[in-house]
Amino acid sequence: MRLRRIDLKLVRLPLVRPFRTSSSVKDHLAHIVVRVESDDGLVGWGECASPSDPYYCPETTETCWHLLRDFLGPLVLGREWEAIDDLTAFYRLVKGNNFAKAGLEMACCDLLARAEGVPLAAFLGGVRPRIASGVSLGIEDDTAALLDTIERHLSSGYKRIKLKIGPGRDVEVVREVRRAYPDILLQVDANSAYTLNDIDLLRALDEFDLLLIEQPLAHDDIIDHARLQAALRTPVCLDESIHSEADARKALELDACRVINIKVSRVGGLMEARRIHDLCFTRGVPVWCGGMHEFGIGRAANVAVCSLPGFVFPGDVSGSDKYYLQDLVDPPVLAHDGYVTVPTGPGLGHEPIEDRIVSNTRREVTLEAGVA
Ligand code: OSB
Ligand code: MG
Repeated sequence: MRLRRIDLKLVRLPLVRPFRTSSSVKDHLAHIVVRVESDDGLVGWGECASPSDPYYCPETTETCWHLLRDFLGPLVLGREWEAIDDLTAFYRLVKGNNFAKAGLEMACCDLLARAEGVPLAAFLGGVRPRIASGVSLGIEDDTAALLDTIERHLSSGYKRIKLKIGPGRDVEVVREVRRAYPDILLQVDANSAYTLNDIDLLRALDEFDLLLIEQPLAHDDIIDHARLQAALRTPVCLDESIHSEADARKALELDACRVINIKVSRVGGLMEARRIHDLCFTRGVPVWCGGMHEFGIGRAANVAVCSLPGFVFPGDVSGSDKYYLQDLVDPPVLAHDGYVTVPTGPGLGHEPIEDRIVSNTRREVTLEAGVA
């Protein structure tokens, strides 16, 4: 395989409602859609779902654009490769920048899966025909409004609720949600809003029988998380701290977490996501698939990842209608009664709608092999 052309498109879509975490509020999102084309005219699609600001991780949309246009694209264009690991080897000197890498790698996985005529899920080794879907709910100041939102998602069939928490909106909010819904699968995500000084507060969550508490401490820590895990009954789940299979291995060796949130973007692509899955699967550690409010392209890739056998908890892979009025792919990625069907067509199994991509594109650049 050889790539002759890469198109980067900055696509902006409005959100159905604003999303708030412990660090930001958003009412629209812009992601980089990556289209790759091979010498023989085959096409693959990927999505770089970086936040626009550096509050979740150090990358931003603009750093991804820079890396893709000035480094990753030029490093892979026109070079011969067979497997995805050969392709990623071309940019192995590029440190970090995993969201940027993931967008390009996803497009190449889609390309290769289409070339082989297999669904992306099968290409990765997926086994499930459908995946259980959970929702991630932003922080709301008003608990009654939050309970309404939860009710709406449970009645449409979603299998698990994740609540964003932060100082001032934590133990008492969870207490009220648990009182209203004693039996649901419930978990919380702090996005690094606490420190070890908050151990007593975090221990107070133990009484609510949560599936897990996600990333309570610093985004780059695993040592303090190990100290925290030793003090909690609730399993700690790492999100921000895990960028690779090596990080996952170290976190598990330290008992810094007992569950891992695997995000394709954060770990630099589908192959690394699978490696982390395989490590955890071998060790009997449950994993689940996190999201970055993906448009349909990245969302379809998440669905494929969730079909791997070790993804035992429902993921943050809801229907795209939770976030967007219109998806970028046909058919749209949707949940029915809390399940998303794993598509059986080649590659992502959802066709990007080129007109819709064009009409929402704010900026684009084309890179071609042999053109400086
Ligand atoms: O921490 O999981 C997170 C979105 C942006 C940044 C960080 C996170 C999230 C989500 C979104 O929780 C989940 C989704 O895509 O539905
Ligand atoms: Mg998280």
